[in-house]
Amino acid sequence: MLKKTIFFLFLFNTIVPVIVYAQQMQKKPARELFNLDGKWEVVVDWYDNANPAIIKNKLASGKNEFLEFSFDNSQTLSVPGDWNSQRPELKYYEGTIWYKKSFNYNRAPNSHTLLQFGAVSYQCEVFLNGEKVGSHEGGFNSFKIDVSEKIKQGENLLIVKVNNERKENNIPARKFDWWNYGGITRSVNLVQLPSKYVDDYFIQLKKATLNEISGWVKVKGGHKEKVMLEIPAAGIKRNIETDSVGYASFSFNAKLALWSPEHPNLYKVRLTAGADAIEDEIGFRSVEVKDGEILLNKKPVFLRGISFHEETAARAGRAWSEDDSRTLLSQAKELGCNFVRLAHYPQSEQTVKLAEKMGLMMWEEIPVWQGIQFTNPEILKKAGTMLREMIARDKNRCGIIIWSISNETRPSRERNETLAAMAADARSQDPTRLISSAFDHFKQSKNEILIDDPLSEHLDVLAANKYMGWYHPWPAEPGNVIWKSNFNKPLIISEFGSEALYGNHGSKDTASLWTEEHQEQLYRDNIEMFRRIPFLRGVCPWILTDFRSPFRMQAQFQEGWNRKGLLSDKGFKKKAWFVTRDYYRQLEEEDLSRSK
Ligand code: GCB
Repeated sequence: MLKKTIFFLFLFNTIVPVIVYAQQMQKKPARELFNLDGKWEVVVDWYDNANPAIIKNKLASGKNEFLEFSFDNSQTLSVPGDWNSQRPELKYYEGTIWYKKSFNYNRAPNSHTLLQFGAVSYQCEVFLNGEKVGSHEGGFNSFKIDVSEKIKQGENLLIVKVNNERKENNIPARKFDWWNYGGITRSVNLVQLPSKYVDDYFIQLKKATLNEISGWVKVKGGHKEKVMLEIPAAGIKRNIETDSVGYASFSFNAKLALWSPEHPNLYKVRLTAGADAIEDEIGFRSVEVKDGEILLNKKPVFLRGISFHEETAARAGRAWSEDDSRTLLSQAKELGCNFVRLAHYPQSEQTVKLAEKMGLMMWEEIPVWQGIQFTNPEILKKAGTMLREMIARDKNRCGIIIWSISNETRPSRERNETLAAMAADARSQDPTRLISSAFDHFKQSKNEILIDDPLSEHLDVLAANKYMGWYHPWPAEPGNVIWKSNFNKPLIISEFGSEALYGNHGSKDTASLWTEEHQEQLYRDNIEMFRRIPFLRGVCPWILTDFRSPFRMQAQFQEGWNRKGLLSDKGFKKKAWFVTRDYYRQLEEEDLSRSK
């Protein structure tokens, strides 16, 4: 009997609370999501000539009226999705397309509604029920518009004008080495929230600690609000009170199973404020740079990386689905990577979330890519906004260890000052991660390559895009090339590589033959050089898969594809893939035996 009682007491004290807790965690979300993906009606506005009445979806009336631009009987495009790959005549289209979606909405009393776009490429204006509610520039960041005042109970009309013309004062500017996909390329959602809601939060380990959670929360529409922060699996339940504008910071000790590529532990985290509750999965890890090492959870780590664009072999366009993300990340894992460079722009939120679940560290960057006019204040403002938007979206993703602020920009006073200010701003937005920027300007004399870019002072990790044996002839035997740096900071080779057409075999000595053997040899040579760079802490070949690019119009081998992929445009492995995999296996073994 006593045994039975003890058993029931045990049951009541342990399992029952766990069940109650689990039920609390699973209760119906306070937020309602209405997904607007699917077919949208479109009007292709080749010469930007549409009648302004298009935003009201005006229909012709009477006997004499007719409309040349209207959604009446119009064609459709899928959202999410680029337009270039959906209709043959839009393959190279750069201009305006009007999108229309009608939907029924059930609006709860006293609720707020946010309209969220995952990404629209490149810029857009948004009209709800005939009135402009917002606009956005930049093809890769998510944005939200508060439409509480304009959304109606019942039938609503949403129209989005999207334009993807390349311009000198865009970011990226007029020329870039990837396809200029246009359209509503990621999901669109409406989120219904209570009148007071958790607007944003930042929950990570405090820099250089392994057991101190620190962060902040913002409650919209509230002042002196009570917020509950729960991390059940870590036994955490804390009450936090905001100040008069709804903001509170916090910091407390916690015993946590840390996130790492080998153990990608994530915790369910719940924030509750009044009627609102939001759940996330958050991992905890520390990343810092010390004595030339990159330290993950206080231990030196070598980044075995790969870069990819948001394109897969299976989809003839910009990747957007969960399957697409999984394909890219699984290919990186198969290569032996513990790190990916999301080139050259913030990729979808689902890619970032999946990467950290799969144990991949990430470098995320904004498309400040070559040719940016650093003398133009308008452009600099845009770059600053893009950086903030990127950090705002992914600041709680522990897999991201590096924010990169630019790629291959030429040193000049204006560029140095701007990027230094952006690095400082990134640090103020997020003091926990490392800041980098990919360089392609070095001092070279005979067989010596010197890193002397003055921006280095402002970065945590230095990154070099260096195409030895492809764009730059070898100044000496690969084993005799010497890298030096004016800065005691870790270096990542953030790009190297060469082009090869899959299945094209022959000489390993002649670049213009585009052979797999030439690419294979170039990888071997570069790896030999890497082994002799004393401050090298990561390698990131360019690139996982061949990708579409109007830069690459060589008729015989390229045909509109950048052929630097380790995988072909159909996903087949080139010889250099195996060289890289073997190199990464060796590095992993060396890492393992060091940590024993
Ligand atoms: C680079 C760029 C990258 C290009 C690559 C290439 O340096 O950063 O965007 O695609 O070279 O293939 O030339």
